[in-house]
Amino acid sequence: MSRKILVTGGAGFIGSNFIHYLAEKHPQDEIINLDKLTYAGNLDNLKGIADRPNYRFVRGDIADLELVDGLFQEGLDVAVNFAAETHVDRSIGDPDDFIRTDIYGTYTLLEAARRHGVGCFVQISTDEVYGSVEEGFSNERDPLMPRNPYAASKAGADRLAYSYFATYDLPVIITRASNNFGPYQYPEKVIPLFVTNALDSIPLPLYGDGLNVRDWLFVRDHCSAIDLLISRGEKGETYNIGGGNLLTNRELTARILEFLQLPETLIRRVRDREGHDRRYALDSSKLKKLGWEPEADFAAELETTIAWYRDNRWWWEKIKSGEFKEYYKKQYGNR
Ligand code: NAD
Ligand code: TDX
Repeated sequence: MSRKILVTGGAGFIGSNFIHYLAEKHPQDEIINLDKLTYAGNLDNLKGIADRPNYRFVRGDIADLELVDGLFQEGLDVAVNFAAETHVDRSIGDPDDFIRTDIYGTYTLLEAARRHGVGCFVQISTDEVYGSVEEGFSNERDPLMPRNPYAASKAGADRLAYSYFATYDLPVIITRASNNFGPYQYPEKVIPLFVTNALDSIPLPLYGDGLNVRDWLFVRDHCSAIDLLISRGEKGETYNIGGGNLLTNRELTARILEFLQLPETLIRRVRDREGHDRRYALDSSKLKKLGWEPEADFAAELETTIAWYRDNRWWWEKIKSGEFKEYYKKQYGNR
């Protein structure tokens, strides 16, 4: 059966991986990719997709109601909202776009969905909405305690999406994934930043004591979870998607350097992120009950990911010599 699927933010890291995943698993699906192409959006992420007859790219803003309304009016089976401002450090410097895109943009999509109907609306949320979890594992009923403007804007969108289920019976599913890694991740995020810096012998700016813990999820496993939830998830429910690979940033950095056979002297300890969440950890048993398991072997996929950046300089050199340069100077210049 062919479905008509709107993917927002499909030129970003996870959205583009999801489109590749759909093209492979469900080649008959019709995909509309709505993306504003902010600094993080990159059509290079969609090589091999653009020429598909059942793929359409629309450059535009999820907060543009007229545009979004027109897309939902076409009649959609599924909408998956990845579009967001996503980098915590940028949200600390300037939260404005986070409020506009992550909250208001989600509202706009939900409104258009309410007017025209949709088979399933997936709101991509994040583990950051739980805040810092010093011990144990967050489950979907835990309180939301977001601690930075990015996390707070995502928490707003997360609960707004739920309110459209509770109030208007819109068929919404909310997902909260842990830290993703894989190809096509903008090099402001820690893994691609550290790998590409290391490859160019630029120091790796490790925040604070480097003992903050993240739960790493291979992006393809995130995609398979979303795919499963579209067909088997219960509407109105929220699902954690955790990789189950908890690592301190120090351990992660050591693995990157070890794989590249580079010395730990490349690590530079720098001033900590403001309000830096100490630890995220997800209990994903609710999703696992539906039959999902992460397939990736963490050590192996971390290596394939590092190797991907090593072998695809064409992809990240362009980025690092553009907008990124100014950002890097501002962000790391006086740390
Ligand atoms: P990304 O920053 O790589 O991509 C975001 C995409 O959204 C870009 O293509 C950008 O151009 C687009 N976009 C931004 N504002 C827009 C707007 N107003 N209208 C239309 N498009 C717009 O982000 P990512 O890491 O791929 O994250 C995707 C989603 O997954 C986000 O909602 C994020 O909160 C969530 N998430 C990410 C992670 C992670 O580890 N990266 C973990 C959990 C959840
Ligand atoms: O230069 C750095 N040095 C450093 O030590 C950067 C960029 C990060 N870090 C640390 C901070 C975090 O403890 O690495 C860890 C990971 O940082 P990020 O890659 O910025 O990710 P994080 O802040 O954990 O948020 C990510 O996961 C949840 C995504 O960016 C979010 O979009 C997602 O919702």
